[in-house]
Amino acid sequence: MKLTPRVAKILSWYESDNPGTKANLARILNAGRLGGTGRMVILPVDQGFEHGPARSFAPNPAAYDPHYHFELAIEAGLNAYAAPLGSLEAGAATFAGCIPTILKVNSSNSLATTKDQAVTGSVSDALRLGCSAIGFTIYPGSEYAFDLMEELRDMAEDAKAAGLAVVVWSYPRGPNLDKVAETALDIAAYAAHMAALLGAHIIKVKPPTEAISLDAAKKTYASHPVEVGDAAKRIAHIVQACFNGRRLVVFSGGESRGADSLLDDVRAIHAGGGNGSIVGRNAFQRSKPDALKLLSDIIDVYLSEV
Ligand code: FBP
Repeated sequence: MKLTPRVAKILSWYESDNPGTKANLARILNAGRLGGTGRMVILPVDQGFEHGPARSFAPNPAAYDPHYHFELAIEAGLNAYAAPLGSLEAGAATFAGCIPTILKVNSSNSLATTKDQAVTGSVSDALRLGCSAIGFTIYPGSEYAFDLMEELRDMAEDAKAAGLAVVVWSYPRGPNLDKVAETALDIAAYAAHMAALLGAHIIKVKPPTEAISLDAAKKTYASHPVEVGDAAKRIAHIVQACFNGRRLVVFSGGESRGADSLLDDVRAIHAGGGNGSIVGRNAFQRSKPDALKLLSDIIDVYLSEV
């Protein structure tokens, strides 16, 4: 397959990567209905770990079956499916080669008392399962942030040497961050930037709010304001923080909510130059026909003219 000019341009931004990693990034960028556009929609299903099985799957019991998520991602024409080891193993043979996969190699859970993640998969697992990338969560702001960053540093080095891409979920959390701070614009930009500095190929953050939270940053944002009331401008600021667009950045969907509200976010991501969405609960907690309709509407937004 010939690369589109857009995908070739994106790959040129990853100047140090070997052909294996570039081929895996291209696999993700070329898959599904958004293939070749530089935009992506990814299905992440690690909520069973993060929130527990019933909170995740009771709204749509078909989603207890790991095969369901592969099928949903494939039928919706998504770019990739991201999940922890056990879920990818459970569909590995049936779906080999059907859709790019991202092995989520660390996980937290709601029974834990610390803002930390356990390493639950390896680069060799990702290679064995035919994955295109590893996915790793860091919690900037947590007491364990430095440990998580050092674990990521080791795993990213191995993943890149093996020709895999690295996707970093960068979620600010910890004792100094209240709920407002976790998604404040300045802190979301800071978290995205640290993921870029840690060598992520694809960065995943939550859509930022209007808040500016870090006292040390308020003066700078006052003298160099971002139009915080405009959601697309907030996204554009996150893109700036991702090496001025030289690193791919996607935004999460959050808890299940109405399609209109989610599509408003998607329109802002598209207009602000973000690279796409990583939508879990809003997809798999709906019935399959409703999820396919919503994912199709999201993709249509990313296919539209900005
Ligand atoms: P959602 O679209 O369901 O929000 O999924 C994105 C995600 O990052 C998951 O990968 C992860 O399990 C979850 O969000 C974490 O959610 P929370 O912020 O509630 O811990």
